[in-house]
Amino acid sequence: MLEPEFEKLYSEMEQCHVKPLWLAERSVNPSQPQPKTVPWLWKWSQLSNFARRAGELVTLARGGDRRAMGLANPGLGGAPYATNTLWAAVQWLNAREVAPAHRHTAQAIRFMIDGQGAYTTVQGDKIYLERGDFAINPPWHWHDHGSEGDESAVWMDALDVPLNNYLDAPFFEHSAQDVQHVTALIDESVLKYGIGQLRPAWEQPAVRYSPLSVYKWQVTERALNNLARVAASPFDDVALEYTNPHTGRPVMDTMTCWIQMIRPGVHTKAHRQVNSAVYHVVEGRGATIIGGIRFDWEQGDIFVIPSWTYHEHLNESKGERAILFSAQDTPVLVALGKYREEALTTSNGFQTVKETFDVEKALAYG
Ligand code: 1HN
Repeated sequence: MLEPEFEKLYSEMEQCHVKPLWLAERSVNPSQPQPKTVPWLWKWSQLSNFARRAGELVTLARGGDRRAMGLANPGLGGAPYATNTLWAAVQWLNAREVAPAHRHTAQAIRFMIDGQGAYTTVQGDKIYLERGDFAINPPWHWHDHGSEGDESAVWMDALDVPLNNYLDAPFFEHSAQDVQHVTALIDESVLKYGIGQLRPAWEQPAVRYSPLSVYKWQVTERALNNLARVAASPFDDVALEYTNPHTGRPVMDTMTCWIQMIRPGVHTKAHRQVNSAVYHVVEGRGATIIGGIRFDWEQGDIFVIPSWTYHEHLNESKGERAILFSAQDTPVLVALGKYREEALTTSNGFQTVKETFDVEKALAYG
């Protein structure tokens, strides 16, 4: 029972929208991160089915602009966000379709999943995307996509939309022209910057975003195979970060991307970081134990790892490699001095599996 003076003070404070810290919930100052983002996995069998049907039913009319199907993390109260900071989607283009030009301050990356003849033009620079290619779309750069072949195309998008919106920083603009005038030669950035240790001598490096618009799969795969011959991380196995060739730093300010190979028979140790990540299974099958829940995955699946949640990867196959692509918000945490990481020290660094994720059961429990 509060004494009348206290009661009076608190009720007057409340009327004036003042909240004393000593009465605030523990949530104002938790002792460690309490992510609302939950570990989750979307099956490719479902995503690809939705994408194909959306391709038949939904036109890419102006206003719609993109046939992108966002992954809505069930922990985020119905927001169309994969994690607290990242928007992730599967985007589908029918053959000979155009997704008209627009620009926004959210920064985007694309990872090509399937299809021939699809392109994205980013600020006049037209890039054809083949399976495994990784492309960047820096903020406020005009971009339109299209498909010139007889095939549909499908890729994964990741954007910093939730972060951008949280910061009250979103701007968006449609272009008067659906399709941009192409001002660079095809693959010009690959020809100029694609051998990262060598750069055009007469140009001063522009360091904010990677000058390389697309990281071709052939090069990425060669780098993975090379690294696998000599070194691996106990937590991530054969893991590579895509970098700005001028700085060795992440390709953009708010997102970094990785490609990693989990070799047959490898079971990595668990660690956790102050960041969140969206993973896409490029090839193979395996499992990731996230916060004590085992998520089995196969080619095409997409899963998320929330902040400060232990995770470890397994490839139980006898001879098949597994390849994971991921987009992570790490550069934001690092830039703001908030990044931490920690290895699990109990049970020899492995988590105890409490349950196996079953999407049907998880959906039923909502
Ligand atoms: C966007 O511009 C694209 O250009 C995809 O492909 C997804 C999600 C939110 C806001 C803008 C694209 C997007 C997006």
